[in-house]
Amino acid sequence: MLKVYDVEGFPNPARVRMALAEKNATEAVTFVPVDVMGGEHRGEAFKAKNPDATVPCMELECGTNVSRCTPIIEYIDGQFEGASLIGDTPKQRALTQMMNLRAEEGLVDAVGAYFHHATDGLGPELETDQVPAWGERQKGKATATMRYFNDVLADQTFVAGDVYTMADITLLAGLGFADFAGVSVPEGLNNLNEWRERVAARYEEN
Ligand SMILES: N[C@@H](CCC(=O)N[C@@H](CS)C(=O)NCC(=O)O)C(=O)O
Repeated sequence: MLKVYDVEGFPNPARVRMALAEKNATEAVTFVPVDVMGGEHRGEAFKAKNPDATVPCMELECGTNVSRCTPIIEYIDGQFEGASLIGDTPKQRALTQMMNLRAEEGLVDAVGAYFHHATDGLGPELETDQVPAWGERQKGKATATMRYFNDVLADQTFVAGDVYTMADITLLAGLGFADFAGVSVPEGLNNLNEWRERVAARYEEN
């Protein structure tokens, strides 16, 4: 069985969990909890699977490990039935990758940098190399990214066009991370807020 090493509720693991939910494949995976707060991900046993020392990490049935959300979601997309999360045509794939990168770098990673560098982050045991000014700068990048996607969503239903893709998943996870880290959505971003309410409903329990 496929394994996903992660922490439930953390923002990057949430991206993979949403992709699995889209493909009705959550039951096809065993989730293996990693004690990130205790530093397990930085130990040699975990780094042998994922030298990035991050979650999520997916272990395939053959024992190969895949880390980073985008390649993991690419794998999920190809492995399971259901509407594509990465695009069916070259144009859709290119736009999905482009928007996914904008959401990842501009929001998930920027909020992460703010969280890890300009707040207590994961606590003093783990946050041993903070550069607070850089973290603050990244908060501004996150806010600018929210404004950018608000403009994008004025003209289209989803982040990469008229179908739901992994770029929507990345943006949704990034907004969740922003809430957690205390990076507010600026007033008046109605397109972004309306989109968020609409896509978040896909993951609400009935
Ligand atoms: N870009 C990576 C980001 C992974 C990441 O940063 N995960 C966080 C949890 S949301 C983590 O493992 N943090 C551990 C740490 O900061 O030490 C991906 O796509 O998987």
